[in-house]
Amino acid sequence: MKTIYSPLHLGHSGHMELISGAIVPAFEKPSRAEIIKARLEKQQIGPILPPDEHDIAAARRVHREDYVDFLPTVWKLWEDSGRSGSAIPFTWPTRGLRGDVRPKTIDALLGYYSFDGGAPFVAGTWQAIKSSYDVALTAAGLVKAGERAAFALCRPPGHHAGSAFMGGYCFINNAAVVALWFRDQGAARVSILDVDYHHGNGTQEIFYERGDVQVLNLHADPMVEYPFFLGHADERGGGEGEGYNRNYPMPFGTDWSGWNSSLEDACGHLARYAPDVVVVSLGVDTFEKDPISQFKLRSEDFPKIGRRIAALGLPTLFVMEGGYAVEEIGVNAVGVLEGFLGA
Ligand code: Q9C
Ligand code: ZN
Repeated sequence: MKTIYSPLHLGHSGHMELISGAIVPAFEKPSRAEIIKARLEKQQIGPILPPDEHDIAAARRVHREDYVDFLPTVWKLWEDSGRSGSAIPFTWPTRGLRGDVRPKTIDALLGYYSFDGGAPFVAGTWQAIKSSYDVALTAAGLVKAGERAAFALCRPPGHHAGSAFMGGYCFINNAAVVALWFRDQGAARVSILDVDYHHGNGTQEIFYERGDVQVLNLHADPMVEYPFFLGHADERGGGEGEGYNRNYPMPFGTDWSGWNSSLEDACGHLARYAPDVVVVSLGVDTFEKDPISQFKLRSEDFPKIGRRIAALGLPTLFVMEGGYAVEEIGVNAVGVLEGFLGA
């Protein structure tokens, strides 16, 4: 299996994040992608190739025009306002405030275009976002050209980013971008299978009213876990999208047997939908030792995920999302690919 990877992700390194009432070093850090890359090399999964540069037009199919235009300007606006460090919002237009008026100053704009303070900008962030987008589209091109599967080693991740908001370490929703790119290239139906520990709220929001992209989300129950405000089982899609969004919220402590039941059910829906291509939002933060998560998957479980996805018998694009146990992130992420290839 070919992997697409860009070193430009290294320029994106948030200084810190706020968690449990404390400011701590960012969990979403450059070593994540480097360790996955090293494991791909060690296990000889296949060639690791650079991305081709893509026009930003494919992002505009997913994200609102003004949001796409805003992202490349953030760091300069932040510097021009006399600040350094990480550009992070601190206020949001929530209930009781005006969310329909676009403010002018950078601090307000960051709040206007986000749902939390978890997507920091530094000097290299836009280039990293763009490279992650290019990685996803280049890998999609391989699948479109006939490869059985490909791996987009995206960093930063994407599944929390919605049509006009960032958050949860995500800026451009890479999985959503490639899903619509496949549609534009002639695929009639695309399925997104999101196995990250956190609900892919951005992906759900983007496709909620569409019947041409099925979204299947396996994650920790939003009643008790981030992102808290979306991801319940009764969210099944609206309008033309009715029935094409499926959520599998699971309790803290879920291990392989519980998680696998959800995967089986999701794969049943996926197979009946009969998409032309599957996009896997591949998070490995379901791992028992993940520092910010509460599921109990073991390293030996990740190849089983790959095997089950391979059994669908469909062209498959793996898009990297979360996973913060950096020591094992390579073994676990590449384990999914090995399971897929070994099946
Ligand atoms: N106590 C991804 O995995 N912080 N994003 C949560 C939980 C944000 C995760 C704090 C987690 C974002 C792509
Ligand atoms: Zn996650």
